[in-house]
Amino acid sequence: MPADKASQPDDPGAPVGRRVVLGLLAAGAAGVLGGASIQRGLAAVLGPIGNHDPTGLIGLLPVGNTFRFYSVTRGAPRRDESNYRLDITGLVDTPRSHTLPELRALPQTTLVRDFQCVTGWRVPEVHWRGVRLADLLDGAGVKNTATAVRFTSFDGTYTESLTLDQARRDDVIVALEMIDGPVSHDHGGPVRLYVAPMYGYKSCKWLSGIELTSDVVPGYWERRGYSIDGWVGASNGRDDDPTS
Ligand SMILES: Nc1nc2c(c(=O)[nH]1)N[C@H]1C(S)=C(S)[C@@H](COP(=O)(O)O)O[C@H]1N2
Ligand SMILES: [Mo]
Repeated sequence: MPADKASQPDDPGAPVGRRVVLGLLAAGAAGVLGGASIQRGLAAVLGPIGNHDPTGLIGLLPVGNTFRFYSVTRGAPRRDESNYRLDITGLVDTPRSHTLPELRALPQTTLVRDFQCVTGWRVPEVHWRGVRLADLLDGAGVKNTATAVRFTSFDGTYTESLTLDQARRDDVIVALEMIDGPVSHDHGGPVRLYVAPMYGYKSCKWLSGIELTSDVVPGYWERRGYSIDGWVGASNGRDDDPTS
């Protein structure tokens, strides 16, 4: 592994090329077919586990946490109380910029729900806690010309979208906690989106922007072929359990 990458694990990177992305998708499919042993082999081939591997694409997180680390960039810069902001902009009455303490002071919702990546891995009954997206939208006042929400990440590259109706669901939260404590940096902390009824690609990590738009603006993976409506079991043809 090049030393410069090893010593700068948090640098945001340029988006990876399409060839690598396709390789990753193939790797995900292999994981579905071949089970955990192939997933472990894959992680070994791709490099160090748990943080940022040389590709910046995939790893396995520590024992007891069966999430895989996914990032289309080489990670993101670290943000904390001192510099984190969540901006709510676009078609709103009052644009907002929330600090971490402000988000923590708002009413919190707990969800215990599965996390399902469209490539086939699933983490059952994950504890999530945070602010309902609907509450944040109400706080800014959504103009009646808005029909959709666009999410941006401080990794500088990833984006996601929801319709306004989807965004207002009770099971869509701006998560401050995940698993057993604050959302870790690798999982998209300090704040990530969690869209419980949809595939993992909807749950934008390192969330920094919520923009109200007049139409759906397809997100990073949606421009690369994933369904804009990412309902688990009802799209992308990879899963058949609509209840999870
Ligand atoms: N900023 C950002 N958010 C992202 C992604 C990403 O590459 N960058 N990957 C998505 C996908 S496809 C999945 S399955 C989950 C993975 O979350 P995890 O890395 O916490 O396991 O994050 C989603 N959110
Ligand atoms: Mo995913």
